[in-house]
Amino acid sequence: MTTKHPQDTYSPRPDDHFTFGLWTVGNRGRDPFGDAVRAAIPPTTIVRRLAELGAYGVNFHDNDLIPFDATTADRERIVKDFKKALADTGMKVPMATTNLFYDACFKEGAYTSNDARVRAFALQKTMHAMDLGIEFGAKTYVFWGGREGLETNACKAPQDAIKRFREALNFLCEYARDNKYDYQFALEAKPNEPRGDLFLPTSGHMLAFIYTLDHPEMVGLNPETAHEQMSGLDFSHAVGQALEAGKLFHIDLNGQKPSRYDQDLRFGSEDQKGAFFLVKLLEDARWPGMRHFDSHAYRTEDEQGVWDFAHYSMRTYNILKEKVARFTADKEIQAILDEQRALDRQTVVDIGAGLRYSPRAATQLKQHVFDIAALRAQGFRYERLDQLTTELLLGTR
Ligand code: DIG
Ligand code: MN
Ligand code: MN
Repeated sequence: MTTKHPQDTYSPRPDDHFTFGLWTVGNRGRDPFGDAVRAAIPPTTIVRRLAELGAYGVNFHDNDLIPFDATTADRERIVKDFKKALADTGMKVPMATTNLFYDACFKEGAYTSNDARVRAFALQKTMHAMDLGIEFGAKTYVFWGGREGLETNACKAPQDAIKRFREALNFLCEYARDNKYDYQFALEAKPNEPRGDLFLPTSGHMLAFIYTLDHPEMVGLNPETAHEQMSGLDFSHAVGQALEAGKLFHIDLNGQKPSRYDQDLRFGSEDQKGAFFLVKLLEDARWPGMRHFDSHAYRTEDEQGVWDFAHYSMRTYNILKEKVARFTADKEIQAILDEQRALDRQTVVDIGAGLRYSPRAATQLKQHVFDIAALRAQGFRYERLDQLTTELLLGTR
């Protein structure tokens, strides 16, 4: 049974720049305790159905499109058919990535494996996958080190894993430069799963790691909602730090219940307040990147449920975007924020604009007498601010 979605202000449109990985709507519902519940959906069908729903593009791991054991002839046919589906629909491929986690050969990692042959094969596979992404115009290349971890610390020192990961990325940055691929590399962190522990488990770890690379300017982040929340962290803070550092090159949006495995739930289906503040952060910053969903439908769903999942992922983003506009226009909310802005703009000590050091500034600051009692007495009205925000989200404002 096909769900009829009303056309309204929340209906997704291509210029909303919503994208999905082929593996998301193509997820067949397998889990560690159950077999697939849905048939595979061909990539060309995914392109056509997502286009009908108003998406802008699709992304892929190499093997989402070209099977691991495909022949050259297979590859040529698949690429030709996929290009036709993209041309017919106007759908784009903004991002590509490599599957370095599914095949058994990666069971001990890929770039960080103790087996030098696996490390070399992972580099070869990535170069071929980068070539494939370029064929479809991808501008962002994501690295999720799904198996870059361990179960026992006896097997390797963490420094060795970090060094190997750095060597691989430095090599691949040079490969991109040598071939004039204008890729931006986006590193994606995850704290655990499918290994016992993963190296570089949060966006913060990844950000520090980027500055140790030979070409840090080529490399940024692809933070994912569920992955930061699995560490008990606020996702919008990770995204805010990436933005502030000029390193938000891509984003994986989804939903997650606290302290659970990586659920990759529909965006906005959990923690609506967190989703609101994430959308607010991206929209206030006018971030131009793709709104990419790395998530999948519940295992309970048939194929129609998958397309419902895709539609609602985009619809919820647009609903929250409208809530952000209401927050900005809300006079009572803005009145409290105006009080904060006034507190922020006070001239405390006459040391010129911004906190720039000078011997005079240090002297002035050291001599200044603060009214500590007044500082202690200052109230911020955040209970009211948060209640007004909550009521806006609950629809009573
Ligand atoms: C998991 O969250 C990872 C893989 O799905 C993929 O490598 C990456 C792409 O966004 N996210
Ligand atoms: Mn995930
Ligand atoms: Mn992801």
